[in-house]
Amino acid sequence: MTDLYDPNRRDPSRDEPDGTAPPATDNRPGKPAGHGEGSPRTTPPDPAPAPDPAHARTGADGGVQLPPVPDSVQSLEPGRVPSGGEDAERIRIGLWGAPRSGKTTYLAALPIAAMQYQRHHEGAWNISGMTPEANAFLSRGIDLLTRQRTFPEASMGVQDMAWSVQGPQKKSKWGIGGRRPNFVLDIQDAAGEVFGDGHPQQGQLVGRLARAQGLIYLFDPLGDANKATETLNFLQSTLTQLTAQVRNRHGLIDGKLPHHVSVCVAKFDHPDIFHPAAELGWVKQDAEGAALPRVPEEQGEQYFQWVCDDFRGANARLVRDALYAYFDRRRISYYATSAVGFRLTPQHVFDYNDFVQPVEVDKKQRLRSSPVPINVLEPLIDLEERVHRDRSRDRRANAWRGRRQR
Ligand SMILES: Nc1nc2c(ncn2[C@@H]2O[C@H](COP(=O)(O)OP(=O)(O)OP(=O)(O)O)[C@@H](O)[C@H]2O)c(=O)[nH]1
Ligand SMILES: [Mg+2]
Repeated sequence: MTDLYDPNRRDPSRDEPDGTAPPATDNRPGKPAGHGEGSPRTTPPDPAPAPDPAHARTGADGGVQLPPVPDSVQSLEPGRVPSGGEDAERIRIGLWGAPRSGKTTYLAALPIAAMQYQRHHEGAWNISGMTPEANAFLSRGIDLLTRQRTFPEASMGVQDMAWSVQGPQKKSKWGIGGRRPNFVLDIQDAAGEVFGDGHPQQGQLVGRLARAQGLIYLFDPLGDANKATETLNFLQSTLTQLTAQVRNRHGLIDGKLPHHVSVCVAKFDHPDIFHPAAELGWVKQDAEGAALPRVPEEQGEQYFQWVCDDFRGANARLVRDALYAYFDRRRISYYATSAVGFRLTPQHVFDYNDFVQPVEVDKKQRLRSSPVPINVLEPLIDLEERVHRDRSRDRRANAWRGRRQR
């Protein structure tokens, strides 16, 4: 994977101790991989000691003999490139959305959503970084949202990450067998501006979306008419370039992009969208637990339609039209997503009279209660499932063709 110029990249050794600076990433081929989760740990290299003139001896040839340099890495076993496990598939998911649509907050909320999954479902999901940088991103996101209770800073440039993701055993359609999702997720966090026309990194970033099998598109339903126009421009610009790149490599299927797409209508917790949505009957509350409000899965598409047709106005309608024009509609699914969830009472229950989660304190937005993300992990799980299904079908088709040719 080629690396992009990141204007925010700094020498990590010079980062502030508060950990707010984004970690430098270098995923260029040829760079030795850091140790990922599950790979043998190695002791960090001791800096080679500077030759101490008092201990330097003079050799027979008159040259200076230095004391032997100790082997700097004392590993018990030779380190292996992190792979997520032998049976792990590699899945590329592109994360995409206009500036400030909530991409970084979504990524920061993913490990939290994974940890909370077992509250409402059987089994657990686990996400861990494949490199020290990817792990640092995960830990920083959790720390920001849960301890500091605040949002990430606006992103700069592009940061590539590889995460290892494992899920609970899924039952097959017939109730026997089934599989346990285990995949390496290649994903990137890019500043929204990079998706815009004329940005020097746009071509490379779109190249990554072109190689991805799935896309998560964050659609921000809030903001004024200018914001709506900006959202549409960024979408159009990315879609035109993406289509050109995929067409050049003969990857279009029936004239459409081949990707599976999860459209996440973001910031569902925000009163400006939540109040009208609840009043119009889009929202159902969980019968148990924290009584969280959600838009039922099967109504995701209609909810998106409502946001485009009635809530957001003409430009949003064009967003919908563009998505339908460029992607196969059967490959798109829709979610009402909130990365930070609703403010919950001390008893950990949703309260319609007091649910607003972010409040401004000292000119900074703060979360009032620990986040319980809504529809953050689900779009990812769903994409993986669909990509896995496609691959299994292709494998079966190839095997069938192979048998017929023999
Ligand atoms: N209410 C609410 N606001 C959110 C949520 N997620 C993001 N926001 C708001 O949106 C702002 C932008 O979020 P980011 O995650 O930085 O957005 P981004 O798409 O990564 O932005 P760029 O990196 O600048 O393109 C945050 O500062 C919050 O004000 C959410 O789940 N709920
Ligand atoms: Mg960002």
